[in-house]
Amino acid sequence: MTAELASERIQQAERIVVLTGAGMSAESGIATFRGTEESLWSRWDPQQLATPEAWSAHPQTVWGWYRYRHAGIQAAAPHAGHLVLASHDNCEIITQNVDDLHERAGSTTVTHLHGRLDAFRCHLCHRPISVAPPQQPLSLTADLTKCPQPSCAGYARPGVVWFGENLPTDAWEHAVQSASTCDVAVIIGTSGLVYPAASLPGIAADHGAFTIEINPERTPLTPQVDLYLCAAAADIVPQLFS
Ligand code: BV8
Ligand code: ZN
Repeated sequence: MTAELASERIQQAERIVVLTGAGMSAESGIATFRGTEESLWSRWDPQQLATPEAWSAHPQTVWGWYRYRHAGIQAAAPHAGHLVLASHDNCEIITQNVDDLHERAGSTTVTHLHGRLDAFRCHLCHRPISVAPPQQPLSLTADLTKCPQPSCAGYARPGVVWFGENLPTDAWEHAVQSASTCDVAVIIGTSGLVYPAASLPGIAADHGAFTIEINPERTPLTPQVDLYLCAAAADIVPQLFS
C-alpha cells in the first residue's frame, strides 16, 4: 500500500528532490558511515577521524583512512537505484555522500553537501592536487602527498567537509532552495543525525512537499515524514521511479 502511494506521488510530481546518505551506496559495497564494517581503522569513530583536529594530530592515519575509502569507491559501481534516478527526468539529487556513484550512474544534477572525497586539494594553499587511488596493499598509515607548489609546505587532503567545517555555501543554499520548492522529497539511506543536512526534510515539509523516507531502519526523521518505507534502496527505488 505505502509503496503504491509513494510511486503515485512520484509519478505525479513536477519537481522531486532526492536526498541521499551513505545507505544509498551500501549495496554498491561502500560501507555506511556509521556502519560496523571491520577495517584497520575500526577502533576509531569515523566522527573523530573526519575532523581537522584528527588531521593535524595524526595526518598519516587520517590520510591512510581516506586512501582506503578512495580504493573502496574506485572498486564500487552504481546499482539499479542510482541508474533509475539518473534516468528520471524531473528529479534532482542532493547527497551527503562523498563518492561519485550518482555521477557514474549518469545523474547530471548532483549537489554534494559534504564534498567529494576524490576532489583532493592542498590543505594550505587549496590548490587542486590529483591523487590516484592506491594500488599497493593498504596499511594503517600512508605517506602524505606533497603539494606540487615548491614554496608551499602543504599536503593533499580529501575534498570532503569535516565535522566543524562549514558546508560549501553554494551547495547549501542550492539545497535549501530546492527543498523549499519541490513537490516531493525522497530521503534515502540517511541516519538523519548530521546537521545541517538533516534539516532538509523538515524544510521541504514546511514548504508543503510530500516527504518519503526509504531506510531499512527507522531514524529521527521517520516520525516527521509522510511515508516511511522500510526497504533497501536498490530494491525499492527502481520500483518507485521507473
Ligand atoms: C557545520 C564528510 C557549521 C567526511 C561528513 C551538536 C548538535 C547538532 C549539530 C552539531 C552539534 N555539534 C556540532 C554539530 C554540527 C555537526 C553535526 O551535525 N554533528 C552531529 C553528528 C552531532 N555538523 C557539522 O560539523 C557540519 N558543519 O555544521 O558547520 C559549524 C561550524 C563549526 C562548528 C559547528 C558547526 C559538517 C558535517 C559534515 C561532516 N562530514 N562527511 C567523510 O565522509 O569522511 S558527514 C558523514 O555523515 C557522511 O558524509 C555521511 O553522509 C553523513 C551522514 O551520515 P549518513 O549518510 O546518514 O550515513 P550513516 O552511516 O549515518 O547512516 C546510513 C543509513 O543508511 C542508516 O540509517 C542505515 O539504516 C541506512 N541504510 C543502510 N543500508 C541501506 C540503508 N538505507 C537504504 N538502503 C540500504 N541498503
Ligand atoms: Zn599548497
